[in-house]
Amino acid sequence: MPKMRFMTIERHIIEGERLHPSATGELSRLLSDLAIAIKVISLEVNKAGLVDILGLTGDQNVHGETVRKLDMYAHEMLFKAMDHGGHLCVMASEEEENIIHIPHDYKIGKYVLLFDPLDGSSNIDANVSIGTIFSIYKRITPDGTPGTIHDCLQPGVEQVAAGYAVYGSSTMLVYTTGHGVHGFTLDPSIGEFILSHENIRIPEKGKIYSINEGNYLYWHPGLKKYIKYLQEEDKATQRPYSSRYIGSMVADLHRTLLYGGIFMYPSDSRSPRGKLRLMYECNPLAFIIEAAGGKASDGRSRLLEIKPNDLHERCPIFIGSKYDVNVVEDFIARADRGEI
Ligand code: P6P
Repeated sequence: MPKMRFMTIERHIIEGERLHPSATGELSRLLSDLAIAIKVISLEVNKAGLVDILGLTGDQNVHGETVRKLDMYAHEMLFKAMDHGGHLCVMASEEEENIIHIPHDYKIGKYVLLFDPLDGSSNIDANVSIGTIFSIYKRITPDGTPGTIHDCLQPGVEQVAAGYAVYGSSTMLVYTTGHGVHGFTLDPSIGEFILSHENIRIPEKGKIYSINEGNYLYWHPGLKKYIKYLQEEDKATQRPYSSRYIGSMVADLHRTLLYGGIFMYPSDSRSPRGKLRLMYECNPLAFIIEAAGGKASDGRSRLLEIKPNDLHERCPIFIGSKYDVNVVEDFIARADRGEI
């Protein structure tokens, strides 16, 4: 087992500049600022049981979903940490209907940040792992001007960086700039993210599937047949698979990244575009999984090539080991053709 270098995330980000000849250091500083914000959010998440910030604010977010105090705390922490760094021209958050402009007295940068400040928040009171997800693009409108919705609504394949934090038994930060996927574990004794998972590669094939089977009745017929296929016995393809579903996307995705297999949140007859959000949930996690050698699909085509129309649009997602995503796509395609 190679001895793991004592590498902080800040040093790793700066060293990563070598991979980008045109690097100016601006993206590095952006990512470092994000890491600081995530450390502070982790502090609050980990003591939520002690401090009265559990439970509901009584408010609702832009989607009519009841907002928990930690959601808003995480949203405000990210905004305050990122609005004055001079790296961004615009931001967008799950908690805000519209794009978030950079305050007029701050320098405008060339990057765009979209984020889900606290995904899985319905699990907060049950102490289930939750997470923060972020997605970074380069702006496409002229430098120096305020960013616009057009800077935000780019296909996921245009991302320059993406990452997530998972607040679990430990806090981990996983990110990629397209050159490998790297995981850092927060050492609370020194307040630093230390490299713990260098160049993560997702297994080519897994034996775990992750989906909310309570929605079985409403699924596409091809998906129904796929799940039954996974439950049959066949040693050659390691079936039956195990079923694991945490109900917190970042936690389910993190397990899939490390162990392999497939996570699915499909569309169904009640939700024609599924539940999860394209711009700040599906795209960044798809960027990470592809950088780790996996695959991400909307069930029929590459998820990262979807052309977004709305900041908060939803998207069906089938993501994980390449072999497993290919098999579910085949079941859906054969059902579409009436073959099964
Ligand atoms: P369901 C959490 O509320 C979330 O947004 C994701 O983190 C998670 O994957 C999904 O919803 C769970 O949804 O319908 O299975 O409860």
